Order: sequence, then structure tokens, then C-alpha cells
Amino acid sequence: MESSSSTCNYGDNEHPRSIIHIDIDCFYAQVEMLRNPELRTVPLGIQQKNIIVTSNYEARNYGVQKCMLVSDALKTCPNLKLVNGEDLHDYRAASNKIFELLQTWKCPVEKLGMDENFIDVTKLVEEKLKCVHIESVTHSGHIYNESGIECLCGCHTRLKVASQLANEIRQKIYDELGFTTCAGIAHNKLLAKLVCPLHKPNNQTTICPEHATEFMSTLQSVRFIPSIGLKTTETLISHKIISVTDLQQVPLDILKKHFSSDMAVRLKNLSLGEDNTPVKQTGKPQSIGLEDSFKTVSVKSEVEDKFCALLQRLLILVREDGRIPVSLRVTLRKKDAKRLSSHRESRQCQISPSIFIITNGSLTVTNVGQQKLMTIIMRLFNKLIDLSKPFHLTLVGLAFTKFQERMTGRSSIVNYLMNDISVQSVLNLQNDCDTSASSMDYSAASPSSSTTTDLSDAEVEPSPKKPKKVTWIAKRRCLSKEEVASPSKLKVGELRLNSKELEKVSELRLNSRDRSLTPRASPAKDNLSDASDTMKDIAEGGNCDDCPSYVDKEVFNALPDEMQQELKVMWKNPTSSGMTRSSPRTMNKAKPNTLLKYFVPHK
Ligand code: DCP
Ligand code: MG
Ligand code: MG
Repeated sequence: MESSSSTCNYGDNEHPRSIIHIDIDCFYAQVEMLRNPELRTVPLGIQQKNIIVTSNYEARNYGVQKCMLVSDALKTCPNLKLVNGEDLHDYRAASNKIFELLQTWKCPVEKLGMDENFIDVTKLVEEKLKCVHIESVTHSGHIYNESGIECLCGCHTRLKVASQLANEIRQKIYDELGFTTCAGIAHNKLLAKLVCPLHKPNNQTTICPEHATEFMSTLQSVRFIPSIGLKTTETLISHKIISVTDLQQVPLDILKKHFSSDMAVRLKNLSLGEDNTPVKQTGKPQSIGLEDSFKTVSVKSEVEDKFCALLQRLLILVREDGRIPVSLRVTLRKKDAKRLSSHRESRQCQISPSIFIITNGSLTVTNVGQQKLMTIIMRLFNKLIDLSKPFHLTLVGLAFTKFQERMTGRSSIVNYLMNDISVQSVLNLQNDCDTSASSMDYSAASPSSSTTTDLSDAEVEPSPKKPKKVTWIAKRRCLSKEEVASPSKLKVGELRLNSKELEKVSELRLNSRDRSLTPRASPAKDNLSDASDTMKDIAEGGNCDDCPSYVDKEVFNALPDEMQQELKVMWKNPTSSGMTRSSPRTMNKAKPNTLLKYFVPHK
């Protein structure tokens, strides 16, 4: 924890970090204005259902505000141009592009919702300071209450450099993507986020540590402190702690009576503008999902239509993400007519990765694959709903919740290949999906985004708590021949993709599985994974003398000798490589990964 003192600790490097928070101005509206420049000069509102979720600054001049009812907005501004913003695809794509661009500074970037990112520029600032005269460094943009006092830890100079970097970053976002942005610069995330909107739009504000406590006391409600959610606010208010000043002044011992000791300290620190949470590099989300809410649906065929529409859209997201899903979750919100309440229920099962095919580096699902997914979805639905009785749903949701993990078999060769590939493609890693809550949930209590709306097709926002491993498939997608230093690494990937004989074998297996896709009694049998089936195909289908028939000999010969030897041993002795000749009873059980899996096609 940082010191609870609000004054600068002269002589100590008390405020070592430099954090930038960037927020896109009227995000959805800017996406629409970039698409159609005629909208730039008119007041514009982005509508979802009957709500204006955002508006351009032209409309804000008329008094149109975020989360206003459309009817009220039109009263305030009769010439308001409305654009439907229920399809989030282009907003998400723009959000990903911004995140990608921010990666180019090679600093940790944490994505927060659609239009916000934290960037920890501490190291970059240190590097810059090695090449400049400290006296020549000036602030860029606004400074919160410039006092002229210098903190001896050197944070003022570092924040000046950070403010120059923030300006550079904002300029690049504008030049390359056309978006104007706001930025907050501070020695921690809390302050950077909170000062960001002080000079909206298209500007930036820096706050120095000595003003933290005073700035925090300008917040009228504890609810405006990011990471203080509704429940904590209620508890605080019930004990007459309403404003941030109240929280600053209440003795810690009193807080500890109402909260855990850690929480009490955290609340106290936050009220003083202190926050030591790190900027965590955002990785791929844990799940990718969509939901659709409505008044009520009580007919199975209608539910099926809703799921079908959701699935189409979800498959676009999955394609953009690049990973192969292996688990599917169905969520329903049931209305309890008797209690006038509703509650959510979910069911999930594993799905076969072979439903997804990689064509020209892009993930696709054939019509047959989509039918299979719909069959699985409706099976899960049947488990959630007793169709012999009437039902009333107000929401359906679909999410892919697990993705094919990077394969790390026992083989040293596999590890050698995987490590190398991850290094080669690391620059291509992307975060393709939306993220919101973080370990410190800044979005929850942001004054600008605190209202949540139950809108159609609302995003299921996965938590980016830990940077996720990027899967083998996602990495492989990024490889171009130029990027691959050793031909052998590419060839293994090619083998996996191009082995026509294996495709045929695998297709046959798929057809036989089709027949078994009828509802099964035991939930354990929801596991539709066919990885082990395919393994069996290899073991039985291959010519195990030297090189099985499905392997391209030219490619095999291009592998290093030691790798060829190891493969030959595996092919000769499938049992020792975890490739047993399974009996039908054991075929559904997962087998250890082996190098041979890299020769398995995805069809
Ligand atoms: N959004 C939403 N529902 C809300 C709030 C916001 O769908 N209750 C969407 C629309 C916004 C986007 O999220 O464009 C980003 O939210 P911000 O709070 O950052 O608002 P804007 O970017 O639109 O405006 P500002 O210029 O104030 O940042
Ligand atoms: Mg914004
Ligand atoms: Mg925002």
C-alpha cells in the first residue's frame, strides 16, 4: 500500500509510476461520424431501444445527455438525428483497433470497457528522461491546480514527460484512426481515470500527487470513486458516510467495524487518492458471449430463432478472436410469474473443436457445423426448461466459455516448437474482445458510465482479470512464411492443415458422430470432444513403418533429425506416446497431448 500521507515525501521515490488513462470522446457517436461525415455537423444521438446511450458534443450543447430517454432528448433537441447503435460490431472493432495501436508503445495496456485504456508509461518515461535536460521538460495540456511546489521524488518531471507522451499517443490515435480523445495523467490509475474527463472533449489533464486529497474531496459522492460499487455505497451511506470528504475524515477504526480490515484500509486510501493497483496487460477474454433480452418469449420455436440469430453474430466474434472454442454455455432468464421476479440459469457443455474449420487462416463454421451447434444449444435449452409446463423467458444468452489450450505435450519437441512460435508471433497478439471489470473495477462507479441499461444484445463482458494465454491456433494464424525463422516450425503447422488423407478419415468419424448427437441421458456425456477419436484414427490409419501415409514426406524430411527420430518412435510405439488404441468405451476420455496432435487437421 502507498503511504497514507497526502503530502510529498521529500527524498523518497514515493510516486514512481506514470500512468495515462485515455477515453474516447463520445465513442459510439464518433464511430458513426467517421462512417458518415455528414453527421459531424448535426446534433447526433445514438439510440439503443428507447435510450440515448451517447450523443455527439453538438447534441450535448443542446442538453442531450447520456442515458436520456429518446422522447426526452427529442424534446430537448427536436432536430436531434438518431442512429441505431444496437449492433455493437463496429464499435467493438474500433475499440480493438485503438487497443492495438496503444500496444505499439510497448508498455502495459489495460483495456477497460469499450473506449478506455490505462497505459503504464513508467519505463518509457525513464528512458526519455535519460535523453533530455530535465529543465527543458514542459507539461502538455492542463494541470490540475498547478502549485509550483516540487516533489523531491522527481514525480513532477516524470509526469511532465508522461503528459508529452499522452499528447503523442492522442495525436497518433487521431492521425491513424480519426478519434479525438481525452487523457488523464497521474502517478496512479485512480487519479488518472478521475482527472481524464476534466477538460472534455479532446484534451488532457495532469494531476500531481500533492493535490490528490484535495481533488478527491471535490467528488460529491463516494459512488464516484471507481471500484466503490452500489453495495459498498449503500453501506457507507447507511453509516452517514456520503461524500468523499466524509470518507476521508471517518476514523479507520470505525470503518473497520463495517468492513473487513483490508477493505476499510482500501476505502480510506481511495478517499485520499491513493491506489497501488498495477496496470495489468489485457489479454484475450475468458469467454465470448452475447445476450438478447426481451419482454417475454414462451414458445420454443421463438427461442430457437433467437438462439439462431445470436449464434450467427457470435460466430463473427469468434472468427475475429481466432481461438477455437471448446465449450458452449446457454443462459436463460426465467420470469417467475408467481413471484414477479426473474432469475438466470445457465448450462454448458463441451463442443468438438472440429466444428470449427480454418480456411485461409480464418475460423469458419460450415452450415452443418452451425446445425450441430444449434442441436447442442437446443439440447442445453431442453435441460434448462421443462417443456411439459409453460415457460416465460426474458433473456437468452450464448457464450463460448473455453478455448483450445495451447498444446504442451510431454515431448521436448513440442515445447521447442511452441516456445519458438510464441516468440515469433508475439507482436501479432491482439485483444479482439471487449473487456470491462478489472480487479479494481473502475467502470463500475465511473461517473460517466455508472448507469447500466438492460439493452438488447447487451455484451456479456468477460473479466480480463488475468492476461490469458493465447492459444496455439491464434498464434499459428499469425505466422507468415517471412515470420517463421525455421522452416520446420511452419511445416508442422502445414501438416496439420493440409493432410488430406486425415481430413477424409476425420470426416468419416464426424459423420458417425452425427448419428450420436441425439440427446443423452447423462450430463457427463455432454462431452462431445472428438480429439481422442481422431487420435485413434491416426494410430489405426497410419502406416507405422517409418512415416505414416498421411504425412507429406517432403515436409517430414525438412524437420531436424532429432525431431524425425522422435516422431518415428512415436509412430512406431503409439502407446508410449499416449496414443493408445482406445476401445469404444474409452474413446471419449481425454488423452495426453503428443506431438502427433499437430498432424491432426481441423476438419
Ligand atoms: N455506453 C452505453 N451505455 C451507457 C454508457 C455508455 O452503451 N450507459 C456506450 C456508449 C458510449 C461508450 O459506451 O459511446 C463509451 O462510454 P463513455 O462513458 O466513455 O461515453 P462517451 O465516450 O460516449 O462520451 P464521453 O465523451 O463523455 O467519454
Ligand atoms: Mg468516452
Ligand atoms: Mg468511457
